[in-house]
Amino acid sequence: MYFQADGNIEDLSIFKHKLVYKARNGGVGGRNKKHGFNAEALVIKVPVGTAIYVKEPDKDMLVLDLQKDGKKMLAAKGGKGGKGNVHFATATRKAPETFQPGETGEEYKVLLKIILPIDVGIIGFSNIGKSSLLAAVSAARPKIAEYPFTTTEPVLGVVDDGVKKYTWAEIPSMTAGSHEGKGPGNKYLHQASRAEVMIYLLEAFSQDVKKDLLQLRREVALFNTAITEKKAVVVINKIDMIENEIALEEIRWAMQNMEYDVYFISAKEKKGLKDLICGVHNLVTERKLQTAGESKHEVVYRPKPVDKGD
Ligand SMILES: Nc1nc2c(ncn2[C@@H]2O[C@H](COP(=O)(O)OP(=O)(O)OP(=O)(O)O)[C@@H](O)[C@H]2O)c(=O)[nH]1
Ligand SMILES: [Mg+2]
Repeated sequence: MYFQADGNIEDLSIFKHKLVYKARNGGVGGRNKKHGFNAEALVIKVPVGTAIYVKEPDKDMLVLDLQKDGKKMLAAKGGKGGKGNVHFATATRKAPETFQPGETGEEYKVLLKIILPIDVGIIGFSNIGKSSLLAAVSAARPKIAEYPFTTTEPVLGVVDDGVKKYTWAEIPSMTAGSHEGKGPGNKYLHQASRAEVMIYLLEAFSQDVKKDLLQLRREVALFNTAITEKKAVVVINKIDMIENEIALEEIRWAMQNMEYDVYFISAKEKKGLKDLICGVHNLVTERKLQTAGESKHEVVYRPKPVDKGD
C-alpha cells in the first residue's frame, strides 16, 4: 500500500468518512502449478505536504513525508503469496498435502497532517518576541503578550523585501525539554523542517546569549538534527532595552566564532528589520538555487507493524 502526493487534492476531508484502507487479496493458485494473480497495489492519494505519523507510546513518529507532487512512498507491504503443494513434492510423493498459505500484509494505524511549506522559520524560547518580529515584518497579527506560550500553533506571514516575497513562520515556543513534549514547540517543530532558513531568536539582555543559543540549538537537534543543519541566522531582539552599546559589542564578540550572521533588532521599535529581511532573503534565494532539481531529504524510518493478535 502506498501514499502518493497529489496536487489536485486540497485537504484531508476524504479521510473523515473512510478510515480503514485495505488492499485487495491476491488470487488463489490453480491446478497444474498455476500461480494466483498478484493483488494490485493500493495507492492512497493525499495532498502535497502531507506528513504521515505512526502513533508510538511516547510520541508520534514521522514515517513518510510527501512534499512533492506525484511523490509515492511505500507504507505497508502486502503479504507474500503462498506456495502450492508442488513446491513440497518429492520423487516419491508427487502430490503431497503439504502447502504454505499466503501471508497477510502489514497493518498500521497512521495519523495524517498537512504541513504547509514555509521559507523561514522563527525559533526561540517563550516571550522572546517571535510574534512581535513576525508582526513587524509582515501583515500577520499573532497575539503578543507578556506571558509565556502565547502562541500555540504556527503562524505564517508573507514578508516582502521589495523584490521577492517569502513566507516566514513563528514556530510555537521552545523550552528546555521541548523534544520530550514539554511546551507547545515540540508538536510543531516539524513545521520548522519545512523551512529553507532558520532564525534563532534570542534577547539582548540575557546573562549569556551564547549559552541561550546553544541550549536552543540543542533542543532542536534532539528533535531533529536536520533542522539544525539548515542555513540560519542569529537575531538578537529587544536591543531597545540595552542602554549601553558596549553590551551589544560583547554579544557580537561572544558570537564571532559561531557559523551564523548575527543581526541586532528591536521588533517593538522596528529597528534593524531591513537588514535582517535582506540577509535572510538572500540566504533563502541561495538555498532555493542550490536545491533546484535536488531531491529533498526523505525519511526512511519504517515502524514495526501493529500486533494484530493472530
Ligand atoms: N522592549 C521590547 N519588548 C519586546 C520586543 N519584542 C517583543 N517584546 C515584548 O516581549 C513580550 C513577548 O513578545 P511576543 O512577541 O509575544 O513573544 P513570543 O516569543 O511570540 O512569545 P510566545 O508566543 O509566548 O512564546 C511582549 O510583552 C512584547 O511586547 C522588543 O523588541 N523590545
Ligand atoms: Mg508568540
